[in-house]
Amino acid sequence: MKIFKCLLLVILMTGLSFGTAFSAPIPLRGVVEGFYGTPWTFEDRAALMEFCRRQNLNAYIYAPKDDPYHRDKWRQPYPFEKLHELENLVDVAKKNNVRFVFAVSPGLDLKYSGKNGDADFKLMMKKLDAMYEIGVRHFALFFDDLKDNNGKHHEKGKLQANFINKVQNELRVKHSDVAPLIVVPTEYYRLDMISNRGKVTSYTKDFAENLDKKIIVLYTGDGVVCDGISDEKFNEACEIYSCDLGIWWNYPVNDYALTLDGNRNAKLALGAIEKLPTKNVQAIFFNPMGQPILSRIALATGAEYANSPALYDAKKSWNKAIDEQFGELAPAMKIFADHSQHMENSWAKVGAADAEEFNTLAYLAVANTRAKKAFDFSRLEKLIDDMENSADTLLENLSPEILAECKPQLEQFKIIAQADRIAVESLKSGSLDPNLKVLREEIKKNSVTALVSEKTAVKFIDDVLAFFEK
Ligand code: LOG
Repeated sequence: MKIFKCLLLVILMTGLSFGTAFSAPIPLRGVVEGFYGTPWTFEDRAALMEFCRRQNLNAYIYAPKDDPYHRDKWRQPYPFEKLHELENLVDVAKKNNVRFVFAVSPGLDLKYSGKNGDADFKLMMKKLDAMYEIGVRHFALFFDDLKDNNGKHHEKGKLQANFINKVQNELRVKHSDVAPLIVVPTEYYRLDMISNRGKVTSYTKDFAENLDKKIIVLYTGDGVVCDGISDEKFNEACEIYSCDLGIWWNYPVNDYALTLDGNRNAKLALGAIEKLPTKNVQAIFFNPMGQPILSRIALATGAEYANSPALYDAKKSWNKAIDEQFGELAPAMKIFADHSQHMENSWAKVGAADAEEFNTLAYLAVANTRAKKAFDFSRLEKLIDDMENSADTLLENLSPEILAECKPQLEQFKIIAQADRIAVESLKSGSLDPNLKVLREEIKKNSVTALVSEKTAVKFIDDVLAFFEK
């Protein structure tokens, strides 16, 4: 009996430790404020730090592309007030157990050798030392998005790696409490690291071979904004670097031009983080939207993923995030968010499809009408009523701060629902209601600032118009 009990205990304990190891959190997990466009405010960031603590995210990278002192004018020190603001932020981060990572993107014009090279190295150390003084202990150097392929030409990989190593050594010699650097190379997505002939490019080879192994390298997946990273693809990327990589994940970021006139932030990415590796990721940073509060839906799901990658359930986590963040308004928010999660353009694709049930029913409605078959429209009509009601509920009841992030999109959503209803009525009656065209024009006009459900609820309008104009 005793032996049996012991055996049971051993089995239980191995099971337990295996279980925890299996779902162990990603060691470094958080948010990279790394988007183009108006940077977040101090208040936005302070609120994020508290959010990170609640969600068990432990790091924030400060890297706003449009902070001139981060990139364009990286050599210049922060003016006093800016530095003071950052100092306060570092304090807030500390209070919330969040590592504050300060990043510089010097690649646009950094000099690597000769007198100018020495001068730039000194300026970089001065910049980082000033941040050390205000309490920063984590640093990052980013070399993404360099104009004219500045980063890729001959020997750049080796030069950048040596520069980074030198910064790392100098920091660690001076201060025993500085963490290993985090970097983003110029070739930061897997397909860019591979030449046409399927070999690793000379830039990436040089960069990877020369970089100090303690340094954490972030990459974005097979593409810049891509439809997930499987375990297999992640391993392939890690093989290039002969070590486990970290991930810079471009969701829910919405800075890439999504409208015809290049407007940023027009579509809200309100879906869940999904399709990421289940093991061996050593760091993950989610790049958020210009809209800080609404970014929290995806970020909360990202936190659940990062805390338990192998057990993560995107849909469950998404429902939980919206319930927690929107309380009574959660049902309405889910309907709106369901229509606003997929991000796609010529080079980017990420996020679950918008409103799948709607999409299937809308397709069947047109297909059956075309085939002169009977179709029960009632469920589709119910979904459309829900869309309009949820837009009204949210427009009336969301806080002013949240409305400031999504009013044009909610108004657009409402018009789309009205047009969808007219589309259904047209199909049912067999004749096109001319109001459908009027509303379609209005939706098009508004698309300059607000995109919602383009490939689902808007597509349905187009499909119905095409049906009658055949
Ligand atoms: C930038 C990033 C930007 C994102 C989405 C990385 C490493 N860099 O194409 O600042 O927010 O794409 O537009 C990027 O992703 N480059």
